[in-house]
This record gives sequence, structure tokens and C-alpha cells, in this order.
Amino acid sequence: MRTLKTLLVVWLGLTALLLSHVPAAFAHGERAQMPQLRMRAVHWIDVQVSTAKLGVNDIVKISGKFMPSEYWPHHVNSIEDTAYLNIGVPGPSFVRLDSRVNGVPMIRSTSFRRGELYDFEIVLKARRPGRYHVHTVINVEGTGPIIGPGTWVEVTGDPAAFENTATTLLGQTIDLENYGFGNVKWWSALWFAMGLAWFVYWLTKCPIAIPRFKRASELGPDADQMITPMDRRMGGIFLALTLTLIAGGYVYAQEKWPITTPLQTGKIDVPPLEQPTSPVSVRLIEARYRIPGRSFRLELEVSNKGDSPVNVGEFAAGNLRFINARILNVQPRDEHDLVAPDALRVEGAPVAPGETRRVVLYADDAMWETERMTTMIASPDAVVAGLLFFFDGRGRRYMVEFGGPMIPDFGMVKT
Ligand SMILES: [Cu+2]
Repeated sequence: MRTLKTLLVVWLGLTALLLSHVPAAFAHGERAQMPQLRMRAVHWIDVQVSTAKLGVNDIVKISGKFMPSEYWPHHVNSIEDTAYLNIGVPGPSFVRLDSRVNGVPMIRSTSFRRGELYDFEIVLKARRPGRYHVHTVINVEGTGPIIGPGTWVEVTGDPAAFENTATTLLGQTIDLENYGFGNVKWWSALWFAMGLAWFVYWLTKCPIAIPRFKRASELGPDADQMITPMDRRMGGIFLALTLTLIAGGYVYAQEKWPITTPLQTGKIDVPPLEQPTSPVSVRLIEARYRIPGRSFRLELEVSNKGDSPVNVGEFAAGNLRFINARILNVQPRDEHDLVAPDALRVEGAPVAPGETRRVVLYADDAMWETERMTTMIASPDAVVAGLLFFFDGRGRRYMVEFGGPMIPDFGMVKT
């Protein structure tokens, strides 16, 4: 027994020691999501955050485009069923004033079609000071949150100065920070008091709790004798009081607020954006991930039906962006922006007008490892997808999605 106690004390001490040395965690789960889900769910494009620093009550707008992948994994519920555009931040640090997809208000859920392009804008008002990693999110029913790129946003100022008023359809201005809070407190206290009174009444009885249960089990069908006429009377009083409070509360609310509208839970339709037909088409010949080099190699057949030669400027997959520095200059916005400004090597391009040729891409960067994308090699469904951004001689951009099986390369066999 003594040894056991000593062991327990040592174990508790060690646990406390370990816990006290855990470094502060800044990520909040974006890396925990399966890489296939990140690569094959939603492609986020040109996401902009209007400001990285603002005061309490100030507005920040998050806008951009997204495209649900054609390669959406079939083992999870589809974005074509029920989806909701959202923002992922820790705690109630902002309030959302407006969110729109292709101009349609996103108060309700909707569905998005795979392979289509959508424009979004979300308007937030800063509520609490702090530094937040703000992510776009699409919640898909049955699948969970599909997380978009994150940006650090710093909020300064006095939290007490926060204002959040709204005008109702009847023209009344209300403060959403505390509207109806008095009612919530009063009703909670009342029901708590009722419950407590009921509990205290039965505490005065003898025997109570487990001895009473034992006694009732012993008596079997005769256990009803334990209930006195006084118990029945108290039960009746409590029942009448409860029903009166419920009915009275209902009548009072009807009198005081005769006009109410129910919360809207229906679905709303969003027509996708018109997409111009792209002159560039792509067929994936082979995707390979070379583990020792953290190198993703894509072999593609690219056809150019346009009038100007095209080259690949960017390859984006799972919120990681690999840039071909010869074509594009993109720098990370902050220390956690997943952009590799010079990590895309292109062989076999540009592709001349009317030409179809083999193009090989190498996206080599430690981000594959640090963002935990490499666990895709452990998946029984190792299909990858991503977006390629082609640019022609006149600076026009064409987006093309590709997808297909990925072969891991352990660096053991010379190919
Ligand atoms: Cu984050």
C-alpha cells in the first residue's frame, strides 16, 4: 500500500512538472485535419484581410474566393448537401455584422457546388482586445469545419467601450450585449429555487437517498406506504406552481411582445459565379511525394488552346502556396502565412498556343513537413488535389484544378 502511494505521488509530481513545461500553443487545430481533406475539400483563392491591426468597435473585412474541389472525398458528407460560411477565431472576440457569398446574405445554411467558383465577403467588428489567428471556415454538416487560410489580427483598446446595438423590425434600438439578460437571470434563479425547495423538502424525510431506495426495494409493491398524505399534498402544490409559472410566463411574454418572428433555419440558394472558359486544360500523369526531399513532383499534360504562351506561376494545395518566383512575386503576410515565395520549379513550360506538352512541377519546401501534410502517405485513400495558376504573356491568370492518386517515394529505389 505504501509503495503504491509513493508511486502515485511520484507520478503526480512528474505530470505536474511536464505540464508546467509545455510551451504556449499558437496553432488551433488547422494542422490536425487530415491532409487529404485539406487538399480535396475547398480551395481558397485571393483571401484578403482589410487590416491586421484595429481598435475595439473597428471593422475588419475578409474577402476572397473559394472553389469546392471536384475531388471531394466520398467518405465524408458533401459540401453539396448543407454548408455554412463561418469565421474561426478563439472565443467571442469579434461579432459578425454581415457575410455574403456572391452577394447573397449568409445568415442561413446553403450548399455549394463542386468545381464552381464563389466570391465571399465577411464583415467583423472587433469586440475584445487580443491577437487572434482569424480563419475562414466552411462548416459542412456531418463532416465538420473545413478551415481556410489564417491571418493574424491584433485588436487593441478598451473592451468596456464595445458597442453592439441593433434596430428591430419595429424600430426599437436594443443593445445586443445584454438584451434579455435580466429575464434569463430571473428565470434561472426562479427554477433553481423551485428545484432546491423540492430537494430540501425530501431531505427532511427519513430515511433519505440510498437507505430509502433500499427500503423501497425491500417493501416491493408495498413501497407506496412510505409516501405520506403530506408528501402527496406537497407534490400537488409543486405541480400546480410549476404549471402556473409556465402558463403565466407564456401569457406574460405574449402580452409584452405580441409580435415575434421565429429563428430562420431554412436553406438559401447561392448561384455560382460565371466562369469564363479556360483555354488551359490539364491531365495529371503522375503525382509523387519524395519523403527525404520534402518534394512534391507533378507530371502533367498541359494543353493550351489560347493565343498566348502559358506558364505555371503558382501551385496551391491544402492552404499551402508554392510560388514560381520567375513569374510571380508573392511574399508571406505574417510569420504564419503559408506561402513559399520561391519553391516551385517548372520544367517543360511555357506551353505555346495550340500546343500540348508534358510539364513537370517540383514543389519543394519544409512546409509539407511543418504543416503535417506528409501524413497523406499513411492514408488508405492517397488521392491528392490542388489548384494550378497559369499565366499567359499578357498577365492573364487561368485557374485549373487537378487531382489523382499520389505515389510516395521513400528514396530507396533509384528512378
Ligand atoms: Cu490558425
